[in-house]
Order: sequence, then C-alpha cells, then structure tokens
Amino acid sequence: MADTPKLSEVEIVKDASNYLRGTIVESLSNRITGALNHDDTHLIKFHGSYQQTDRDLDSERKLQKLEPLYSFMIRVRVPGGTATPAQWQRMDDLADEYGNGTIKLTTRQAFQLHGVLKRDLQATIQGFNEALLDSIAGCGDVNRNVMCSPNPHESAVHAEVYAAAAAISAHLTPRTTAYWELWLNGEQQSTTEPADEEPIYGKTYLPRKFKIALAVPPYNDVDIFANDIGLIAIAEKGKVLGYNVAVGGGLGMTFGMNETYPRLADIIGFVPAANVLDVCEKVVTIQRDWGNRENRKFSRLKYTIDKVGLSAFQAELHQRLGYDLTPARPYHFQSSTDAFGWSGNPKGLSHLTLFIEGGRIHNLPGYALKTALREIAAFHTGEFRLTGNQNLVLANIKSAHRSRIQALLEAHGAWPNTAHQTALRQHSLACVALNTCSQAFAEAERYLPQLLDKLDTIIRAHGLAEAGILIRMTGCPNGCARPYLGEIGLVGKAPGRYNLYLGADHAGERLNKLYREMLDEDGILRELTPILADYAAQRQPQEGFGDFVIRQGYVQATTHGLNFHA
Ligand code: SRM
Ligand code: SF4
Repeated sequence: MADTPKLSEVEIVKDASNYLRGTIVESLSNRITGALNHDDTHLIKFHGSYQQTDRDLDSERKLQKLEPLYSFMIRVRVPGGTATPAQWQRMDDLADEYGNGTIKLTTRQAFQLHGVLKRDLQATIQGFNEALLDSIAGCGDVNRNVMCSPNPHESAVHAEVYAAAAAISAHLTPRTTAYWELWLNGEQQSTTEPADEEPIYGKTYLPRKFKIALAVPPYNDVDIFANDIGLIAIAEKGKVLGYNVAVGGGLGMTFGMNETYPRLADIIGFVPAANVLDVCEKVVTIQRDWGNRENRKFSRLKYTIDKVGLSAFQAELHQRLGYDLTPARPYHFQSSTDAFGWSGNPKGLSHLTLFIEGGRIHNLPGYALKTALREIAAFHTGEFRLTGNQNLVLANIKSAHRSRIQALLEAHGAWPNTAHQTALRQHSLACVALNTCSQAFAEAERYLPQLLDKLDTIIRAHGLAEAGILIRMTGCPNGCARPYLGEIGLVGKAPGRYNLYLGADHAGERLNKLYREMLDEDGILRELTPILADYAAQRQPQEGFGDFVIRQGYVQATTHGLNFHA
C-alpha cells in the first residue's frame, strides 16, 4: 500500500482552525507575551498580518534575556491599487497611532503598516474597516491583492479592467466570518453574505499563496508574468474584448535547491471578458485539488503545472470550464515601468505620478512626503493609486487643484523629487528586508539608496543618466521586489553580500540569469562598471541594458524558469 503523504504543519493547522479562528482570541488576550500561540502565527496571515520581531534588537534583547520585541506587520488589500483620499488619511492616522509612523506601498499595490503591537491589532483593523478597507487575505494561502495597471491614460479601458480586478478580488475573498468576529466584534461591512463554508477554497484553503494581475498593453506595469494568473487585456475601439490568460508565474526560490526556480507564466489562450471570473475560479480550484500540500517549497501553481505538464493542465481547465480557451490574441508590451510627472486624459482631469523610493511614505529632513500627501488628501477629489512599482499616482486631479497640489509638494520638498535623479534610481525597486522581515539575509530597502548614490556616479560618468535600467534588490531569494525581472537583479545571500543577476528585458517578459555570486559593495561596483561602460559605448539605438548584456555574451538568455539555473 502506498504511504499516505505527510501533510505540512500549516495544512494541519488550517484543518483544525475552524475556518481560520484557531486560538487567536486566547493569543490576543494573553498579556504575558507580545507573541501569539505558535499555530496562530500561521492563521493570522490569512487575516493580513505577520508576527515579526525587530531584528536590529534581537541579539541585544537575547543578551538581556528579554523576549524578542514582537510586533505585527499588517497588509491592507487595495484591489487595483485604488484608494480614496479618506482611505489614505486613515492609513496615515493608523501608521502614527499604532504603527511605526510610516506607510509602505508594496510591490503588489497594497498598503503595509509595520510595528503594530499585539494589543493594538484589533483597533488597527477596526480603523481600516471604518474607512472601508480590510486586511483579510492580505497574506495566507488564498488569492492575494489583485493587481491591475494603474495607468490613468487609458481611462475607458482602464475602468473596465479595474472593474474586472475588483470583481475577481471579491469573488475570491474568503467567506469565513472569522475576520469579522475576531477583529470587528461580529460587525460586517462586506457586501457578500458571509458563511462558514468556503465554496471555492474548502476548509484547508489553497496549498500556498495565489496571485492574480491584469495588465493593459502596452504597459506591463504590474509584471503579470510573475503571477499565478496573469491577464492581458485585449481591447478594440476603447472596449475590452477579453483577456489572454497566462498561468504559472512565481518568483520565489531557495538558494542551493535548483529544483526551486523563478518562473514566468505561460500564455494558454484567450477568454472573453464575460468569462474571466470563471477562468480564474477554475484555475484556483485545480491548484486547490492538485497543488502540493506536503512540502511548501513546491506548493505554488508553477510547480503543479511543471509536474503534470502544461497541456494536461490546460485539458483539465477546459474540462472544468466546459469550454475551451481560444488562441491567444496579438498584444505588445513595451515596458514594465511607471511614467513620472504630470499627464492628462480627455476628461480634462490630470494625474501626477510620484517616484517613492522603496515605496516608503515617511518624513525625512527636507522631504516631508507624508505630511504633503496627508494635506493633499484633505481636499483632493480623485484617487490615490498605488502602482506595482511601489510608486504613487495622484489620479484625476481637478484642474482647480493642480497648482495647489504642486505647490504643496514643492513646499514640503516632495516634488519634483525626480529632477536630480538618474533614471536608474527611478527604475529601482527594493523589498522591505531588514529590520522587519524574518527571511532577510541582507539589507534591501535601507541599503539600495546608498548603493545607487555610488552607481549614479558611474552612470553619469558614462552619459547614462537617462537610461532607465531596471534595478531590483531583495534581501533574500523569495523575490518580493521581483529581482529576477530586473535588468540588474541583486539578491541578498549574507549580510552585505549579494548575488548579481543580469539580462531580464524591459517589459517583464524574460527572466535574468546569475552572473556573479556573493559580491560585497566593492564587488558589485567592480563588476558593473565595465559592463555599463561597454553599454554606453556599444549599445544600439533603443537597446535595453538587459538585451545588451545578452547580445554581448555576458549572460545567456533565460527562456523558461526551467533553464533559469542552467
Ligand atoms: Fe513577499 C514573504 C514582503 C511581494 C514572494 N514577503 C514575504 C514576507 C511576508 C516575509 C515572511 O514570509 O516572513 C515579507 C514581509 C516583509 C515585511 O517586513 O514587510 C514579504 N512581499 C513583500 C512586500 C511587502 C515587498 C515590498 O517591499 O513591497 C510585497 C507585498 C506584496 C503585497 O502587497 O501582497 C511582496 N512577495 C512579493 C512578490 C512580488 C509580487 O507578488 O509581484 C513576490 C514574488 C512573486 C511570487 O509570489 O512568487 C513575493 N514573499 C514572496 C515569497 C516567496 C514565495 C514562493 O513561492 O516561494 C515569500 C516567502 C513565502 O511565501 O514563504 C514572501
Ligand atoms: Fe523579506 Fe526576502 Fe521578501 Fe525581501 S525578498 S521582503 S527579504 S522575504
């Protein structure tokens, strides 16, 4: 008889949790420790929060025989990255009242607060709820924040794609009442009736996190190929006909385990707009039924697909749908970045895209970004749109507010914050890493700006200040700032040491490749300087840095996740 597979610990905890309740009530009321009961640390993720410690203080507190300084990160879902000014103000308030005074705009268009103490979790989540925000499914083995292109130029198509993103998000939100019960004293703001059964997920939810993003060509500014499901809007005469469907993207890997790899999603066909929800649901259910629940390192959809083969996966999808996807339609992506500064649309409303370094909203000497945005939120009548590149669009600004907004940003030193920066910096992404992320081997958000100061000197010396090279840094190989889609990717391997990856393209359609390992800062500068000089001298018109390093033979092109390590 075949051995029964051994489920992972998280599967057992989910199964016993009574739809994500576990012993969270007891954990919260235990005032002796700042931490939760062990099993609840898994469950709290589904409620949008991670238990963390302040890693800067861990060893000092250990010496003093104190427990680590526990606090919580809370991730607020913002489907399509679109928030109202009132919601922005509320996040700002809560960051000051319960968090560390900063707001993090994530690489998936969500808000994060850090440093919330256990005793303040409930008040913080209630604060979200009053502004019609929630953190349910911010993290955990469910569908996460649904991303969509925040580009306001394409407004008619964008509105349709945004509506699809919001519908997918609502459809795949867990139905359990546990969130309302635990955090909101049973109150419920949702429009969908809650019930303690999960018609889509079932009682043990998905084997792993699940991600969906929708893009409007020619912009791939949400990196759809890094998602479990990527949807490419196909529009004609300002109307969305449907979507090309891509499945099996995901970037996480583990050093030393080449069986784990970043992988871009494969396009498997076209679906009319009316059926897009159905397709998402059926892909989710296949992953629910077929995904690996024994070893979480191999649980993502990408491994499910590579295990059975893409055609077997497609056949199953078509069977569950009761119809076939039709052949994918032509499309073209030109870049995965944001366009900074002012832009307008035919309605006469304008938009201002601000570069936010590391996605961090805070006040620094001479740069009171947080204050400026708070003041703008008090009168702005459009939206705050979070981009997939950790930037912010003040969207649909009334013409009467345009100069007031600009004056406020200027007065607080927050704009034009791109004027003295190289395009390299404006195209940089860094994950949170230290001091809060438990997975970080090295710094990212706190260090990349300093490295960029040094790289900027080289970039300027070679006349490349305008070259928008994508540079992305993470503190570990999990890939939160999508480093494997960076033309330059730096992935933390040890304190102060990074692996250098080169050769992704500019539109998020090709992974990069390992070039050098374990470099310190001198090593990074030493390796990159001659390549940048070569690029300055030898590039062809319009040739991106990632394409150049392949043409010049610095690295081979990665054509599929399966040959990423080759
Ligand atoms: Fe991530 C885990 C932060 C986008 C792949 N990610 C984490 C945790 C929760 C660390 C942990 O497990 O203890 C990090 C919290 C750090 C902190 O202190 O805040 C974290 N991930 C982030 C954010 C905040 C990075 C940022 O600086 O913006 C992003 C939040 C997105 C959101 O709003 O939902 C974030 N993470 C991503 C992305 C990018 C994306 O989705 O486009 C990826 C790569 C795509 C993918 O999913 O494959 C990503 N995060 C991971 C992984 C690796 C997953 C895997 O399949 O191997 C982990 C670890 C895990 O899941 O076990 C992880
Ligand atoms: Fe943490 Fe690693 Fe993600 Fe950075 S890439 S936030 S270090 S899990």
